[in-house]
Amino acid sequence: MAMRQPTTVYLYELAWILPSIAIPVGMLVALAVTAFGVGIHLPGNEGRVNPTKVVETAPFDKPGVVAVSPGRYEARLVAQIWSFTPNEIRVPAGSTVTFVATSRDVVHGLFIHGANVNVMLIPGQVARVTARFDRPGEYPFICHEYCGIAHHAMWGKVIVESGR
Ligand SMILES: [Cu+2]
Repeated sequence: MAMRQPTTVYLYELAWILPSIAIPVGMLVALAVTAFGVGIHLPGNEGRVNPTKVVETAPFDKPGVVAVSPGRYEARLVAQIWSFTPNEIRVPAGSTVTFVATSRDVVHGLFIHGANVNVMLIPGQVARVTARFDRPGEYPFICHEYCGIAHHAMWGKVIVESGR
């Protein structure tokens, strides 16, 4: 009879020990799945440019939209205080657009309203993010990292045109 007391305490402790093991194990599994399964990685060396030579460095020496394959485009964007080059991107509806962007000066951001694009633009680091535009219309984009006195004026738009 005297032996029952410790058993209840151990079971109560076990109820906390098991989740405290299961939670970190679950996080490691999620980390492994996103890294090796989904392929989400930290930006590597290949995504770097010299921030003082952005305008001379490909592909940022020719900012704009290029067709990569049917229905696929690459939009090369340069952010600087306080504008985007270019500030207007035109693609046909149904396009998949990869935004390749960087900053020439300070930290900026690229947020496209109505699209799944929300990325920081760090000087010297190339950001690469892909979105699909099915519905025709205008998708405004803004700088969403405060970058100085005219930060609020730093915007542009993706124009998705109907009919190819
Ligand atoms: Cu900004």
